[in-house]
Amino acid sequence: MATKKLAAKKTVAGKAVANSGTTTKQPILVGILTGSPNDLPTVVKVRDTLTELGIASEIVVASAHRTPDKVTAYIERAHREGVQVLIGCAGMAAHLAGVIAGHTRLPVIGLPLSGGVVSGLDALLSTVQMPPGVPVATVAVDGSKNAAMLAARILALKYPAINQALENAASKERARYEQNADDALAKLSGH
Ligand code: C2R
Repeated sequence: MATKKLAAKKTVAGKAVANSGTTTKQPILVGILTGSPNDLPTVVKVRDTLTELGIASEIVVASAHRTPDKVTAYIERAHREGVQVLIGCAGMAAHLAGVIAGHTRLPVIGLPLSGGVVSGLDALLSTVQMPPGVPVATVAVDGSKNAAMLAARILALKYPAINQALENAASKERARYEQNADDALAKLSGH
């Protein structure tokens, strides 16, 4: 069965450093695997944040439990095609990121997802409690944005354009935060 994937559009990084600002097809730098199509509303936010930073990514629905061969086939393809960071997203008994980390030397980020009877605590512990030597850099439950930002920070070590995109995003975020603080304080004092 063909691997279902959603490629991000309008990306400008990667080789992209050279043709920043274009919509030319760029190499995929981040592979985002998720355990179920039901995870996609949360997982798509990872891709959206990467796209905002000009980083090409793709989403693949594959499960270490349900479709283990598809997971390993994707990792092999990712190695061949030069993907540089992998993100494993899963809820409940979330073994996906750990299994990915067992099959690659690429950095692996784990995104535990909420749902189930304990609201993501199960997924958090399953993702973060890896045996020594097989690291998964685990972000918060449903922490889609930070999963993307961490991938970007890893890539920024190699790609100056991504480093710049992160700098720009941080200044924008600071300005937004300061404006919100000013607005809230003004409201409090009745101005
Ligand atoms: P369904 O909604 O498809 O029943 O899946 C998925 O990520 C999802 O959050 C329920 C939950 O099971 C998770 N799942 C895993 C893995 N594969 C699917 N934890 C895995 O390989 O770790």
